[in-house]
Amino acid sequence: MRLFIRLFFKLVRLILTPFMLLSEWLTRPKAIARDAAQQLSVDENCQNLALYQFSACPFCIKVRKEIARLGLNIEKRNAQHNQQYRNELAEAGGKVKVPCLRVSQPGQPVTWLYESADIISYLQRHFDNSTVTAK
Ligand SMILES: N[C@@H](CCC(=O)N[C@@H](CS)C(=O)NCC(=O)O)C(=O)O
Repeated sequence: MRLFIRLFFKLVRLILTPFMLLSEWLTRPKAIARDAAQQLSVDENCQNLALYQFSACPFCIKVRKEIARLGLNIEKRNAQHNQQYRNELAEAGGKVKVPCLRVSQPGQPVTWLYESADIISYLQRHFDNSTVTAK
């Protein structure tokens, strides 16, 4: 019975995934404009960040759309299919829950930020201004 339920949800996910990804693509916001120097500085700051995510997770989609709107080049790590990323999330982050933003500022301990709303607010605080660099 448990196997049947698991297969059922797997099938539902399989059917829904392309629609969710298509919808994400169709509704992806346009990136805010920055000049080349500002974007370079933002890109440098984004090298300290990595988003652990699943491709068809609605909370991850919400975060990815905000990343697109803010024009951020943040590495995305698929913790659903990549066992190494999944282990990192479980062992270093503390739980396999996505989205999770790994923040590794030079000279500071690595932090793992869970909760889509908190991740979005972190990104907005640091990057939602075409003239600022990360604080
Ligand atoms: N409140 C969380 C919900 C995140 C969530 O439920 N993510 C699901 C995937 S869509 C997950 O990681 N599930 C695995 C688990 O809870 O163990 C957020 O907004 O980020």
